[in-house]
Amino acid sequence: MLRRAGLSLCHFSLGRKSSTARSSHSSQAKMSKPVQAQRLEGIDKNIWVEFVQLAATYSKVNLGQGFPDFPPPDFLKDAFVRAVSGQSQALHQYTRAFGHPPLVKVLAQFFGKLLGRDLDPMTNVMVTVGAYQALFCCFQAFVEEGDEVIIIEPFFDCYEPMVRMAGGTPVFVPLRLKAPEAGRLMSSADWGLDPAELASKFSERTKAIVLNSPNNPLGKVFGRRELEAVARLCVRHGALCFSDEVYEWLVYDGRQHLRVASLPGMWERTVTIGSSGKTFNVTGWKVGWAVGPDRLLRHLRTVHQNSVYHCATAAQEAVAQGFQRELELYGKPESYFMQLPRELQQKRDYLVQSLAAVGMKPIVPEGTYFLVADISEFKSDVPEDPSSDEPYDSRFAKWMVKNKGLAAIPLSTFFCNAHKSSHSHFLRFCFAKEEGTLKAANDILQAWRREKSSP
Ligand code: IK2
Repeated sequence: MLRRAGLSLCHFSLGRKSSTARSSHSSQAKMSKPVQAQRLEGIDKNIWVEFVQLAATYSKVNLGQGFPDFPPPDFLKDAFVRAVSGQSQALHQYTRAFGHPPLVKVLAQFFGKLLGRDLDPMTNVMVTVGAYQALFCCFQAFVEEGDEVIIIEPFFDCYEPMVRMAGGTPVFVPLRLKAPEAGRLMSSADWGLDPAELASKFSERTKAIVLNSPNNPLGKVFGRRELEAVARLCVRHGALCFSDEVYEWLVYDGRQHLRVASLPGMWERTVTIGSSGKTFNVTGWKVGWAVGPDRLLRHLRTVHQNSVYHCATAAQEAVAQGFQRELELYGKPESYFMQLPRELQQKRDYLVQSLAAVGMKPIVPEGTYFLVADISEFKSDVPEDPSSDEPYDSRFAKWMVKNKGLAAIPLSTFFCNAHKSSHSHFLRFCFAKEEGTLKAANDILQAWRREKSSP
């Protein structure tokens, strides 16, 4: 496009020699300047753009991107309908930039209760366009050139480009797999931080660590000892903690989600991030939040007011009503936050059985609605290709959706470039799906297995 614009400029100025030379020289100089800002270099690819398109084109059963295919709770849908069809014209217009007052008030009450401290709705809570924007605000507000940000691998993929876009350097520390005893299925609890390795990543350049518990993609729920180790290091090195807790309600087998901000010395240095998309199964509404001390949140507000400024009012109103209900039912069996994990645990167990039965070894997740499975036994379907730069699991996932109609996400997505190839024989499946969808996935897997075992 630019080249064409440049050519037509040269053509137009034929016959005016000196000015032609000047203008063609300057247009070449202009063309040789990169168009995009340097901070975008190397972060132009996005797995979701590619795999969502592949799933839309080829999948019969989509267990790829993390969203439920069942409806959100009626009380939330009804609240949204009331918000858009009621008498109040105000709900169709802008609301307070940093969060619709009813929503920040109820979030302050709710999280105040969970964290055991009084929260000021106006200064300790900010509403964002999904958890994604809360993360973006954190990196933009606190990270600058020369700063390092520790990211625990595997990680939700946007952390790395967001750190880089802010000018920081990501420093990766892996969750390491302890082989389970023979005969037992792998569990996300088998993946852990090595305390010495974690400590070795902190230095005077460390600005922050990103914590994600329950973790996407493994489903690991960090235990108290691990969180205390992170907290001690943050306090010792004066580092911040961005705690992405979007799957906070999705924990199974009686496990407890612990909030790092509740540990000694951590409230002052932690921004806790949540998402109504994951909390109430409304990923399309894109209502998220950040909770933390004013000394940190005031800087998030600066980024927010100079970028998106405001989030959709009616969706915030409905989420506020959803939280109001949950506040009243807190700890009771009717609470949606109690019901949802019970339903999801059954779905998890179904998919675990289904994958294990065909030889895709599942890693049983303690939380989230994702399940990672080992595809090594299926390698004969998609031979290794030493000449390809693409991680094996990515080639496998593409082959699977095109040939079997089943969409999943390659685990290498959740590793930095240097470590992708060492984790490229796993796929991530989303099990927040209707029974019929999971059954259809099971049928595909069983038919595939039968095909493989027939001579
Ligand atoms: N943080 C984590 C850990 C997330 O998983 C997500 C949403 N991810 O869903 C896509 C997928 O993994 O398939 C977010 C943040 C973003 O949340 P929100 O949708 O509220 O912006």
